[in-house]
Amino acid sequence: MVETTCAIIKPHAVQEVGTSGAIIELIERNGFSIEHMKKMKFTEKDAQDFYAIHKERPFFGELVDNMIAGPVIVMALSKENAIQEWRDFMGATNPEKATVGTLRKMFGENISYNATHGSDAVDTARRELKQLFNV
Ligand code: 3AN
Repeated sequence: MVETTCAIIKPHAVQEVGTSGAIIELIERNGFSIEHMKKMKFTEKDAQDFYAIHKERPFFGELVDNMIAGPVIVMALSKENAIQEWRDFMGATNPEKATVGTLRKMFGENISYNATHGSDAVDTARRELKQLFNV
């Protein structure tokens, strides 16, 4: 089934010259269709809402701080099984454990600066895309 997932290039990756361009090229080469894309900056409140599911986690404050440190590039990506396909392409949350060829292996620095975000389920994708694109 063709799905749409929410992908984000995180601030530390956006600020590195050439990284977002490289990621976007790989997105296209791997068969994802970019339905929507914009560069924006999260407010603290919007980042807290976006990651609300993690609010009890010890890393929540750090996660929100990292996501508001600079602009992000947010995308709606469509493909057959896009949600799982994008998560597979991103690789493991911790770049040190990510497989060679995955985005987090290529562009992530550590678990806090892991380059990209991807929705983890259909309902999450729907909520995230609604928040970011109102679609
Ligand atoms: P994923 O993004 O791979 O679905 P989640 O949903 O468990 O991973 O975590 C959301 C984000 O929170 C991660 N992308 C990462 O930036 C951050 N994160 C997860 N675990 C940790 C951790 N142990 N320490 C610091 N940051 C973390």
